[in-house]
Amino acid sequence: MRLFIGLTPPSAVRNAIADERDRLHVSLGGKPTTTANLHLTLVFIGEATVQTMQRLCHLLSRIDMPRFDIGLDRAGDFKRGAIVWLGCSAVPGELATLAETLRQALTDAGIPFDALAFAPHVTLLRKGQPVAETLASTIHWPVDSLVLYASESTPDGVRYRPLFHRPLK
Ligand code: 2AM
Repeated sequence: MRLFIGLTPPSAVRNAIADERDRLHVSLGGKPTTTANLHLTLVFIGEATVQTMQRLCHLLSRIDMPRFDIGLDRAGDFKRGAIVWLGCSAVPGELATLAETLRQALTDAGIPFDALAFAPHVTLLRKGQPVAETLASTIHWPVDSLVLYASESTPDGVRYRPLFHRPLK
């Protein structure tokens, strides 16, 4: 299975992100992320065995971090529009610390992951146009849990299935 650890927006936040996705889709084109799949990746692990999945659940259950808020306030892109995303103009310290804590825990456990620099974003569109804009209003996202996801291919496209939730304090 293909695994990653991420954040799931609460439904009101998910709907606000979906509204921005729909607005940007009109001007930028591309293939929209389905509303159910909207998320923020903290660490991408990739192909893993059931045993590694179980170790990840155990590892997550021992992560002891506080809740925090993310303010999504800008739209941008990677690779000239290949990925169009929402992100934050200033990454909250707690978010960076959380990603770093997870990476350190995985390193200590000997579980390999994609070590690319952490660039927190919610993917809205793929194969769109470049964009750089500040949102008219910031989307406030209260983060209260971590999620271990499986990325699965289905006849209807990719689906990110939550496997395990770890509440924050
Ligand atoms: P993306 O949204 O920018 O494509 C599941 O694939 C999630 O993990 C996606 O959010 C994807 O980011 C992210 N991810 C991070 N590193 C990845 C990698 N090396 N391969 C595939 N997905 C990756």
